[in-house]
Amino acid sequence: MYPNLLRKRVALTPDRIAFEMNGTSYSWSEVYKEVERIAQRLPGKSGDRVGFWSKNSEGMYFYILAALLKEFEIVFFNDRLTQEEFLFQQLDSEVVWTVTDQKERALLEHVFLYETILGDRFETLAPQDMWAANRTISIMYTSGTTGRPKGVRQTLENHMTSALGSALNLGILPEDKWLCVMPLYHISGFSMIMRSLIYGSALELHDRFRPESVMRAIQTRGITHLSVVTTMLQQLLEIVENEQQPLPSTFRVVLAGGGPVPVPYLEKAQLYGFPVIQTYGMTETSSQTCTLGAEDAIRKAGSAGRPLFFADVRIDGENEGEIWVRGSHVTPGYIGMASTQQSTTEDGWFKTGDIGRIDEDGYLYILDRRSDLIVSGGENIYPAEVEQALLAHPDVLDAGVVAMDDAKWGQVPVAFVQVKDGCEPDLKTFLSTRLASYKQPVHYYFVDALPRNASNKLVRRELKDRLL
Ligand code: S0N
Ligand code: AMP
Ligand code: MG
Ligand code: MG
Ligand code: MG
Repeated sequence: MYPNLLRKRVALTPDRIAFEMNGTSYSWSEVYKEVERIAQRLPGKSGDRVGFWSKNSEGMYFYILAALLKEFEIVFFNDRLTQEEFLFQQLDSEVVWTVTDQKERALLEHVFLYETILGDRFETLAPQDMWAANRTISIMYTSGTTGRPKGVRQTLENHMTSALGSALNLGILPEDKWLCVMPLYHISGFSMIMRSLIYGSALELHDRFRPESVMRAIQTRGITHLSVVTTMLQQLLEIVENEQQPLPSTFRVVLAGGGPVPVPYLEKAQLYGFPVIQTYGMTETSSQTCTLGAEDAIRKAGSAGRPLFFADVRIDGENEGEIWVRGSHVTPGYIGMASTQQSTTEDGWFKTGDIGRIDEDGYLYILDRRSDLIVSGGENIYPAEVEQALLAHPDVLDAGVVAMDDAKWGQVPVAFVQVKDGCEPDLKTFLSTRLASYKQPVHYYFVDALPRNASNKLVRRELKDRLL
């Protein structure tokens, strides 16, 4: 069992700053008051699954905490999903309602704007003092090798282990203030809400990533911690380089991860005193599994660090191989359709699909991506999902999708397509309603046939070689 995080937090540090957005800040007791007001009016009972399909906002923050207080299981939908993609995840997750910040979305069944879901109902709350460790706190969809996104269950124990492991690595100070520019619908963002509740540290939330706003917050508002993906780091370093202004010494940690973090960026960060450390984590591990210690940032540049206190990592192979992870931060499994799929766990180890090696001092290096995974600006794309969307077009006979290197996003998807003789389908328009825009191929190559091996499996390696 663990304490009711909200009630414990407000009891311990009612007057400390909890939350800040758009220039307004709230103490923990102010946060709790607003959360209570919302929770008293939210429909549903303990254990219900409810959805969030929204960009970061003040409303999103408070409704998330209210949903936690009501003991709902929160299902996070990526704000960039098309309606079609959302409908699949809505069905798969069995959410009773979803809140959104967009009017057009609220036309869908069981989808409501933040304000309208409250209505004029009122219910006296009876919050528990203790919460079960295995209670599902959140569910996040992650792309799957089969082409269908999978809902990952994240329990209270998962989040608690993750937050405590991070704190034991980075340390906690009373003046800590995390800046969240990551989407709350990803674990990179949501884990910051959990850390804030557990540590009692302040959280400044931005509705989206604007590099200039991030730099201003760092320079003027006492930010101590920040999380970024590589494309964000790249844009921030450009400003740091141009401005040549010293950074406040209280600015301690920039966690960089969610995809490869090229060493030249780490070196540039070092040069300008931008305190970046690489981390390796995923949705299935409720964020960080390994993180480099600040004292190792130079000596072990390029490494994602050592496993956090509660995490165990091994390599399935002699020297390099698949990264296996175990510990109380690892998901108990998937929900919905994916719950019946072949297990990704062996002897208690979660098989990540990523390839790495561990050096003689125990530091992890990520060498390669999960089988076919494409990571574009921190968003994951499985080729199978894009290929299936293409194959749904009546003129498409075969399709293969691979990653192409990209200066801004790291990687972007490109498609090789075999179409019926004489057809010239407009695939861009066709996919626009079917796939989030970051999943849509940036180039289409029309080919006579796709390379397939004897067992008819697509040889993506060969397609990749054609891009060179
Ligand atoms: C990089 C971001 C901010 C870019 O979004 P931006 O600039 O706001 O774009 P928009 O104005 O919304 O759209 C403009 C056009 O750009 C396209 N687009 C947007 N994003 C992408 C993208 N990623 N790839 C390709 N195209 C993109 C839009 O579609 C639009 O195009 P058009 O005009 O054609 O419609 C944004 O992408 C972003 O926020 N990325 C980060 C997402 C993220 O958080 N990923 C991490 C997920 N992984 C995890 O959570 C596990 C790891 C983890 O937890 C972690 C990671 C890092 C640090 C710490 C941790 C930790 O463990 O704590
Ligand atoms: P997600 O499923 O969105 O949580 O993304 C997790 C995936 O991002 C991991 O399985 C890796 O493939 C990739 N990833 C995360 N951190 C790193 C890192 N430091 N270096 C390389 N890839 C990473
Ligand atoms: Mg509706
Ligand atoms: Mg994923
Ligand atoms: Mg942009």
